[in-house]
Amino acid sequence: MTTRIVELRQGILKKNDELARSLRQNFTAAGVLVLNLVSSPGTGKTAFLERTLRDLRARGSRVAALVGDLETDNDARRLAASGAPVRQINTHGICHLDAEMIEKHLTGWEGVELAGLDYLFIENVGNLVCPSSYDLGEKIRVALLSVTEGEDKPLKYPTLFNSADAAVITKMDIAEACRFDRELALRNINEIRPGIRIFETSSKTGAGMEDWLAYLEEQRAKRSS
Ligand SMILES: Nc1nc2c(ncn2[C@@H]2O[C@H](COP(=O)(O)OP(=O)(O)OP(=O)(O)O)[C@@H](O)[C@H]2O)c(=O)[nH]1
Ligand SMILES: [Mg+2]
Repeated sequence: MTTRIVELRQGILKKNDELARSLRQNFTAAGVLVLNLVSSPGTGKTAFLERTLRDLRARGSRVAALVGDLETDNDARRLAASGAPVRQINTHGICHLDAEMIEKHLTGWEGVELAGLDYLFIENVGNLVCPSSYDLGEKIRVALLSVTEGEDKPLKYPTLFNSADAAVITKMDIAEACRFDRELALRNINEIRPGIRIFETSSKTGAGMEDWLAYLEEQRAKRSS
């Protein structure tokens, strides 16, 4: 029985990886930089994306976002206030997005052509475990950790941090009140993913956003050079 479950799971992941590979090829051909944002529920993914979308648009970039949640379109409505095209994906009980959901929601997205975008952001379902195993065809996986979650999370949930290309520490405006141990958090992230780019941000004050936006522009420039 256990063997069959493992085989079934491997089969699902293999199918996902194949589709993700073909999505990645399409994204590259269209010249759009795709990022997948992953964290616990409530880390501040939507708040961080609200600012990112608004700031990038103000700089003249063409951006769009897909956002995953089990239920509600709350996050899509928040993100759409930036003026960017946004599409909500409701997974109805599934704890992560997969490549098939991405493909399905890119199809027939009125007014959105991949080739007409500079950046596509995907906010994953709030979960530190399941999304780590599902490639969505993204170029950059971003792991977020807030100052309220505990500095040990990268050590306890290594799969996400290990597979991430960048890490974002959120809610730095309340770090002091939470007695957040910055050095320890940085050390723990680096232990799991040595040398990873880490951004320390606050979506309330805008701290750290300049560095983050510069990173995004640098990554895009890399793609087109
Ligand atoms: N102080 C402070 N609060 C923040 C910050 N970013 C987000 N929050 C608050 O944290 C809560 C959760 O933020 P969201 O942006 O909804 O978090 P999320 O990761 O998108 O949550 P899910 O989509 O449910 O996984 C909200 O009450 C936000 O106002 C921040 O930088 N500083
Ligand atoms: Mg959210």
